[in-house]
Amino acid sequence: MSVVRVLGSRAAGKTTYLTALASFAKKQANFSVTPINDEAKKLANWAENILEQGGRLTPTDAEKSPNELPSYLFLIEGKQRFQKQRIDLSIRDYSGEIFEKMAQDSMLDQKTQSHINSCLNKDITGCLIMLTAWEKSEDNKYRKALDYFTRTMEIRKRDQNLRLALVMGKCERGEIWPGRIEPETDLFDLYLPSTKKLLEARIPSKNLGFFAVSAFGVLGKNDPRPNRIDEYGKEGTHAVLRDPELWQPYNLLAPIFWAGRL
Ligand SMILES: Nc1nc2c(ncn2[C@@H]2O[C@H](COP(=O)(O)OP(=O)(O)O)[C@@H](O)[C@H]2O)c(=O)[nH]1
Ligand SMILES: [Mg+2]
Repeated sequence: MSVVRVLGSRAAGKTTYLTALASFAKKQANFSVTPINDEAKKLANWAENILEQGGRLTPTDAEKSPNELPSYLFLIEGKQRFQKQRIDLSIRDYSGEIFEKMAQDSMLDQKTQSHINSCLNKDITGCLIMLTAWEKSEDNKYRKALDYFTRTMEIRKRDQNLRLALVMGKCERGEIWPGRIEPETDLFDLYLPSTKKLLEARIPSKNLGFFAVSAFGVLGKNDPRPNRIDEYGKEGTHAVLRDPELWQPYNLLAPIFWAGRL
């Protein structure tokens, strides 16, 4: 079983990513993603709601203890670069609050610390760190959070043997869509240099991966406009698919296959 954890800043798109993954099978001929447990099935059923009507899953509850958070079980099968692949995946996403707290200077409360520790248990294969912004101030924030996280990795003796996939989400956005092809240089070196430097200093390069994903994607091969519109509702803006018929999320599986490889 590959056990993967998803961390990242608030509203980075973590839950939407998992939702898109859960219902991905319907849209891709060469891959199947089968929800195994009830939690995963629920997520798959939510997909339409979230992607087409912009409903939001309630944000992951930071008050819950790690064991109370749902783990989604999926069987993913398919071909990647002409090779058959199969992954039994257990994946869980954490509240963005945890990531935000790691970026602050104050001491972490015990609950937050126990969440972080639970991402570093021996059975965890890899972590996806989902990020969304590219401003200088965010680079600082991300660096701080990951400074804390990688120091905890070291304390818990996972700094040499846990894969970290740095994932830039919402990559259908026009400013960064061209950078998706080589995210390491064209997104992370360019926009988040101090975050990247820190990680390179702490984590062996074989355990460090850089990815760009989008739960929404663009309208077509020859039409790079985002397949997304922002709707304004009671709870602020949220993104929904512009044309559900053309839904083609980008690169959802690559970070999972990489971080979950046994
Ligand atoms: N543009 C864009 N927006 C997205 C994408 N994925 C999620 N979002 C939006 O980002 C907001 C936060 O998403 P959510 O999954 O709840 O974030 P979480 O807090 O990290 O779990 C919502 O308004 C989503 O519609 C994406 O791939 N592209
Ligand atoms: Mg969430």
